[in-house]
Amino acid sequence: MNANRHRLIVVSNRLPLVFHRESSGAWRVDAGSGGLVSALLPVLRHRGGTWIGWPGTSDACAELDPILTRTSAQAGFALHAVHLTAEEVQDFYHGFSNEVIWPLFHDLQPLCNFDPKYWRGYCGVNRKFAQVIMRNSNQEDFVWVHDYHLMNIAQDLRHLGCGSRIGFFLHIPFPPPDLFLKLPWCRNLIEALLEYELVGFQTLRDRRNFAECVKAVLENSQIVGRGQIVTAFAGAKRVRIGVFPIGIDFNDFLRQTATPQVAAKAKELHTLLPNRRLVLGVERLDYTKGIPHRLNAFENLLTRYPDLKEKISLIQVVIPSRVGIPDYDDLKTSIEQTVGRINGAFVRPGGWVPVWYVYGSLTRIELLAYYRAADIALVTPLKDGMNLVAKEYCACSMEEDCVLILSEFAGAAAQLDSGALLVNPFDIEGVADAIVHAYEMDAAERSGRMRRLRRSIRKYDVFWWVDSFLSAAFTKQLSDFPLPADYAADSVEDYFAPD
Ligand code: GDG
Repeated sequence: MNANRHRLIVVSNRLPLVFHRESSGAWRVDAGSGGLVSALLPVLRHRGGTWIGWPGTSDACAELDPILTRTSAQAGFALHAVHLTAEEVQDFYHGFSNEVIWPLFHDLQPLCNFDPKYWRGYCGVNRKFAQVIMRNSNQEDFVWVHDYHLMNIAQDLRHLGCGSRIGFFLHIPFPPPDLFLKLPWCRNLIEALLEYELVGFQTLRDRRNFAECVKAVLENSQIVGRGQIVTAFAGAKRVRIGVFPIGIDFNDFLRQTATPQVAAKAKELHTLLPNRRLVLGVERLDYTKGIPHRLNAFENLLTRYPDLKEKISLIQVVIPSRVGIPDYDDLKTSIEQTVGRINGAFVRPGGWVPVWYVYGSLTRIELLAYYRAADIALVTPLKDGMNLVAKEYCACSMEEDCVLILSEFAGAAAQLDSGALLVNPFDIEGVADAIVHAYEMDAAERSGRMRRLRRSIRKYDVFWWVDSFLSAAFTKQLSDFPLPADYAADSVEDYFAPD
């Protein structure tokens, strides 16, 4: 069956737009940001379809629908809103999604708040999404649900009589059973996920964890097969589970980064921070991204390698995220105190500043200028589903003379291990040593590594990711879309050998 014949219905928590109320009372609509939007916007622009999600505000819902209709006409694909009340947002989004699933799935169980009302909110909002999907789709469509906010949707759609094919992709990691089984609703979630026809993960590690959780939670379940797609059998259910490492729109990054505006902005940065190597960290404010550990590693570098003072600066860009949530506000304060401590200890008055700290959203041009200006990228999340920043940085390294330092706990590490310097982000001295390694690396090694990285990122781009997922949803064989050869194949074949 040809996947292109079916209309694509993308469903995610947020629509790819941000609504702001201006002082005049009118609404302003901006493009959204974040990993999922970066990945899916080019796809829907390219092939058309429908995007269903929450508009991100509980305010004046009725006013937003006509704006969405107008925006749809410009965007080239349809947009439909799922309107949520403030209480639903609290329990479903801030509560279950971000105080339970997000920390648990990133191995941070002590940060979880297993409040039963959050679970009720999650179930209610997933049902609401399912109703909106029912109103805006037909049996021929392919419904592609994204991420941890919406794991129940296939189950809800089946209850409503939906006969469409439904797939699910998890953008964040899936935890091992010793963590997952702590979730009071672990059985509900496994049963709900097994209502999809295809469930996709970023890495073999995540799929292996999921398979172990299925077997731990459901008696008489079995995982059979080998390679990119395996099959879970549980009672009458038969669900395919696959690995689809997400990519970026490589050519678009390359095209945009080659523009004079980006070159001018990058030059501006070098003028502001002259005669030194620039190390870049850029991510959303989030405790999974390892920003405090990275700052400590940079401080360790300046202490243990004093010769590098004045020869290197860290640019740390922190993008506001989940503003107003106490854990995130505390993290921001702690980051800013650490930056203050390092700069206070090492700054040369009137001259070199060790850490150049920026808190705020960036335009695309600004982001690309930081990528282009940086000699070394320090991408050191404590745990990450994939991490697109690592791939974007390499795509923008047009001269192929930069170095990527990457956490071994980012999903991207499985694909990029042959070119990046892999580090354990908890190992402060190890990260400091990796920065020195990158600083001292000769031009030939830098370009050899970066060429390997860019070749893989270009080949396995976001369109490869979509095509491989949709092909898996519509065909049994995936021979046209083999996994990247440099994608660690670990022991999956042994693990999935039929019992
Ligand atoms: C989740 C998973 C997985 C961010 N701020 C700005 C901005 N961005 C763009 C970046 C990049 C994206 O947001 C961030 O993607 P990441 O992958 O690094 O992280 P998450 O947001 O946590 O994404 C992650 C991803 O989903 C996709 O599956 O890789 O593991 O956690 O594309 O460029 N872009 C602009 N201004 C900003 O201020 N222009």
